[in-house]
Amino acid sequence: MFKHFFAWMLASSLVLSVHAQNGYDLWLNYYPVQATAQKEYSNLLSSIQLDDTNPTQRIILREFEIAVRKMLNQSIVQQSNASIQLKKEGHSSLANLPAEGYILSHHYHKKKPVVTIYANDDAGLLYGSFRLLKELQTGGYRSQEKDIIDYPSIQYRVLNHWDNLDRSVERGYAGISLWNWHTLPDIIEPRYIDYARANASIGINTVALTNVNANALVLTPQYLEKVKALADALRPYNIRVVLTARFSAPIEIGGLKTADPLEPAVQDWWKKKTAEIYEYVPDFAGYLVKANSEGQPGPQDYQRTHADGANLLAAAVAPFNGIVMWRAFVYSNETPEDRFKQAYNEFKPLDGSFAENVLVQVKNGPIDFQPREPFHPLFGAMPKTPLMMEFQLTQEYLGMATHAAYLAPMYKEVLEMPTYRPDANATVARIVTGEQDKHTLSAIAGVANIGNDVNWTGHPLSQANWYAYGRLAWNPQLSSEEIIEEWIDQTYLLSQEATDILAGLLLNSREVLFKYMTPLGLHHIMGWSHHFGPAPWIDNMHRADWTSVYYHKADSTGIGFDRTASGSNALAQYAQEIQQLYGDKNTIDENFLLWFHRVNWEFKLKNGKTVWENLCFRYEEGVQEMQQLLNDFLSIQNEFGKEEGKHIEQLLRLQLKEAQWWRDACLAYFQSKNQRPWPSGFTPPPHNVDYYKEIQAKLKFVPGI
Ligand code: GCW
Repeated sequence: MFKHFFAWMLASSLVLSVHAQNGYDLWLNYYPVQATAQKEYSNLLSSIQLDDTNPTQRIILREFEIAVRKMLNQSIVQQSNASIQLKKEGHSSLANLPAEGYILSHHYHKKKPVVTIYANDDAGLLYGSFRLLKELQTGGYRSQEKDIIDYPSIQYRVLNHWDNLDRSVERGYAGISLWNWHTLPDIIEPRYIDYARANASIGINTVALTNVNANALVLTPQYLEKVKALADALRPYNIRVVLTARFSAPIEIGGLKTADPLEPAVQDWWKKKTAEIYEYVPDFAGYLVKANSEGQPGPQDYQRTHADGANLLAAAVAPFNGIVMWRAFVYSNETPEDRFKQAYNEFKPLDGSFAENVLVQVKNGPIDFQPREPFHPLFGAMPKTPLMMEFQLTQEYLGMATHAAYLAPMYKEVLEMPTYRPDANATVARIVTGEQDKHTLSAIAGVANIGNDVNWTGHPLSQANWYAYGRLAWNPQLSSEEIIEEWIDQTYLLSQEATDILAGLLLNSREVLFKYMTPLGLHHIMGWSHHFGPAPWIDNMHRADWTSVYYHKADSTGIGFDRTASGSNALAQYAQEIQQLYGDKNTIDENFLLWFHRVNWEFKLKNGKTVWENLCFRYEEGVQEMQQLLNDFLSIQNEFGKEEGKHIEQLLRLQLKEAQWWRDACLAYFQSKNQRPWPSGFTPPPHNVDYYKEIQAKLKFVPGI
């Protein structure tokens, strides 16, 4: 980007010594402006005109104050005819501007720059303000002749916190929960506010506070008071709160004998409970529900359908314009069917039977947040139901918080896929935005990677995933490249060269991880239950669908899950075009090979080498490329603060070590199955498979369970 706006050379010695970077400020660092831009910025940011009786506009004022102090070491005053103006009228495009959208209009008044931020609502003013501050920080600001007009493509842009009331975080690797339930409602920690600022700056407007593996207690008055305190703190940042509803709550906290959704007493209970919640939180967004999955209660406990369950809650929130986000992540070990197919089988027949304020929340892929999954076949298959996307930011299956993996390319890979239902235009993104099937309700969720670690995400580079998720939720068309540049520009003070190197490193990182963990489309071969580290040998757990062998099926003859017509035929859940794309083992994108095909070890891939040779060399490549990512970082490390640079270096070294572990353990295991010679020129793992099994067996106390 336009690095010349920053005094990076000057400031890297000056600022960083004062400003020891610990990552807490995320992408809201507001680094000092370079001397050449100082005058223009100084004029522009000298005064602001807004309505400070309005809570959101007060927040905007505060944000400008912080930014101006940090960027220019000056203050911004409130006055009329100011250089920054916030307005809800006076621009011809306002009439057609969607909710939360904004217009930035630049002009000169008496030779001084003026920017007017127009919007129809306070949310738009808030987002427009953050946009202007971003443009200023990243050097994108010009006294533009053309207005910038922007608005979100998706209505509910949600973070799902899998946070428990005891502050543990399921699949959380960045400390304990942000929410200090013990001291709420009395103490509003500054963190809550900084969290809200960060979300507002990227357009996240909805937060599910609690784990989908829900605890009914959060619906009791004692906790609702706490929820109210959080909702009140988040509201001015245009953030609404969602609670996870435990389906059996009427029994657990309501004293009823049943939670049957068709039982009038149950319906009545939810109506009253919901009305009570709205007394505490008048803009409560609604419920998020995981039902009849992994041991959670649900409507099927009463031989009712998911639609019956969702509609029960939908009726309760409808009078308040609330919504229900009902998850499609369902599968059962008792069902004698490929896990891949189960959610589709369950939900597709229900298309058209959900109430109009229900969204079905579908994970990006059919199994569970693997390093690479084909898109979920439900996308495109339920045109009468608004489907929302669920991505996972926290890296449950991607090395947790010790592996750098920039996930925008993974999100984009899925969003850009055409479902061919009915045609190539019908991408997953267009289904999620509602454009494809003309739904007015649209939503997207990201399972948060945030905890109370000082840098929020454990791995400093994982902040980029929070950032990227928010940006893509706002506009799925943005590219991974532009997002990472924006993020780097606001997060670090680097030269253009170092920015490019860091961007390149991050843009490659997920592909590298895929190679050293699950090349050729292997999946779900991580450690038992905690999902840390390699464990392709898991074969004896009480649920077949939680073992690794279920997914890779390696034996002496071959490897892979046949999901074509000769196997489980999961492929049939997709449109013809996708069936063709993935259906032929000779033409399939090899990154998906073992997702859909069982091949014998001698099967030749496009490079003329066997699948066994390819497996070996791809694992090896993953390690080599990881080494390269580390080297890239080492070449720019001196541009980071000392401690932060060291921290990232150590993490990348650890990642390299674990990449090697993945390579060696997986290949030792697969070789023990196929007994093939190691390809020539390949360095075999130093130990046999038992050694690696032993490492896994001794792993205790892995975080995030
Ligand atoms: O991947 C699995 C996780 C569970 C999680 C579940 C889900 C919250 O291992 O920890 O439960 O997905 O998405 O419901």
